[in-house]
Amino acid sequence: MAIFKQLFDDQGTSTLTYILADADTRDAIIIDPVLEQNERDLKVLESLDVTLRYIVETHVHADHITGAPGLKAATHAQFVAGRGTGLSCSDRMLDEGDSLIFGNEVLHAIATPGHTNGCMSYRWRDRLFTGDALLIEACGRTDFQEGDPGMLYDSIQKLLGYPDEYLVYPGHDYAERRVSSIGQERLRNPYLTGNNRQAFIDKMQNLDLPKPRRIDIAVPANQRCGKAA
Ligand SMILES: N[C@@H](CCC(=O)N[C@@H](CS)C(=O)NCC(=O)O)C(=O)O
Ligand SMILES: [Fe+2]
Repeated sequence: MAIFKQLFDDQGTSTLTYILADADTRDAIIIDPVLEQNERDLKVLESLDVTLRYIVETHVHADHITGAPGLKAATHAQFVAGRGTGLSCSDRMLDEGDSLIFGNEVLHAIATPGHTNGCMSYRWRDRLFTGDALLIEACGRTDFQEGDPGMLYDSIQKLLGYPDEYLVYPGHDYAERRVSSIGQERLRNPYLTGNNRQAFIDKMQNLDLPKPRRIDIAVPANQRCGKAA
């Protein structure tokens, strides 16, 4: 038996945060918590009656500061990120193929660089937590933080190699969607359909998006695992 909870930050970042737990042992992990939602997350953990073991980041976020320090202080959970983030402040760095055990449950690390160098997706059972590598009918931008559209294309192809039935839980959604599947993204994702690698690169290089509002504060803070300077 397992516990699964999806939470949404409605305070401006549209971040999706996930809590996964083993229903027998009550060991839990949280993926991509947001600083301003510390109180909410602690309440949810308490109401689920679970013990937080790991705080897992999909990448060094540009749009929000991680909620890790507050959760760590309250629960003594460990901070975990992909090795490509270079976060020496983390308690544990995962490489491609590594797994994180919580109770009888396993989270598998899948390196999906491109939005940032250190982007890691995770698989738990038949669910993929894709961070900003693969969003619902979109994907993470590649115009800051070592973004590389060719690398992102290859990472997305890697994710699309999972079975069609596997569910896609992204790091954000800006249009009130909450879940997709590998099959649905292959059929409907407008960044991918009809685009070969070069066409995808051209599209990503011409998105012309405004810079995230909090990038100058968020990136340095997240490079310290959310700790104050
Ligand atoms: N309006 C948001 C923009 C956030 C943003 O740029 N998000 C990144 C993920 S960190 C992205 O890849 N967005 C894809 C998109 O907007 O299509 C802000 O200011 O924070
Ligand atoms: Fe991001």
